[in-house]
Amino acid sequence: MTPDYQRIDELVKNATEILIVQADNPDADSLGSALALEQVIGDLGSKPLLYCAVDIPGYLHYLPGWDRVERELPSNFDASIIVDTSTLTLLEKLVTSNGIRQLAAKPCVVLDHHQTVSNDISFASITVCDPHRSSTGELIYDIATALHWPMSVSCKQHLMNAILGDTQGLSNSLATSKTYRIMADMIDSGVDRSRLEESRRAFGKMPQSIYRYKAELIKRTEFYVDGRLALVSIPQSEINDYSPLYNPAPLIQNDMLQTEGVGIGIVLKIYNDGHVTGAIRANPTFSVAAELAEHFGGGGHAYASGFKVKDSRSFEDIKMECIQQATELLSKVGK
Ligand SMILES: [Mn+2]
Repeated sequence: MTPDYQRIDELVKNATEILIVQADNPDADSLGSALALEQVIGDLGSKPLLYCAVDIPGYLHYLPGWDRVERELPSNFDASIIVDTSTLTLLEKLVTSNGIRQLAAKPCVVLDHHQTVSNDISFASITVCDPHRSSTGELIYDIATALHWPMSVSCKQHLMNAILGDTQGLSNSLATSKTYRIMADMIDSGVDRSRLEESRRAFGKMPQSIYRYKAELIKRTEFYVDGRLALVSIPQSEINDYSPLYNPAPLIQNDMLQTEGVGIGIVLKIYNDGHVTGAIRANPTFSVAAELAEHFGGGGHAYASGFKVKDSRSFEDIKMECIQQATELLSKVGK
């Protein structure tokens, strides 16, 4: 066992109230990891508190317990665990509200699996960031097993949801033989994978208005780099109208990647305050998503990444730069 694991064990067992923090872009991995830790910490006799600065999106409401995640930072806690991010860039709301000082004043553990990190959480007491893990859920399973922490069936369900989220149902290259072994162990101990899949699908269903909006996004998709780049832009008015019902990026990106010749799909969102976000997804053999996001100060995995630009440039300039960078990166791969 690594000394870091032992230090995590001590830190968790010495704290009475432990805050579990997700970044400003919650997904099935961060939420599943947070909910699994909530159970473990409770079973170890401490009090877990769940926090995320943004609302948990509707498509994640199949994870029971999502509604225990608070948007307000609690005033009392003895230690914190940040899951699924190791960059302050994705904790912007905590940074701008100064809540980050409260975290920095107490012991803090960072558990993550993202490859490249800029703007790291330098005040963390312990950072375990293992890019060979499919997901933070897989990392937590390993830590909990090594430390003999109690893992109930519902804790393992959360971890399985986390793993299935980041590996897209074990279909992408983040899933290793180790991931499959962990999945098998969890199934052996009573987790019903097909039931998890059913509830995920049920919550992923879209209202009719979103179905029609999807057609609009498909019509508006622009293709560049000989059809290897698919790109669509979403203005603030549509974010207001549709985002509360369904996140436009996942609505369209799978179809982009299922279009012949397409290597990467990008959804750019344009906000009225001038900032622009980019969600990038890539097909196997076009593993440039992280690199492209890093160019804009963002990050992620080879096949899924994101960035946020907030400066004086116009949207058109940012979009052109995105296309130019993508052209350059795509010239090196996928031939
Ligand atoms: Mn993750």
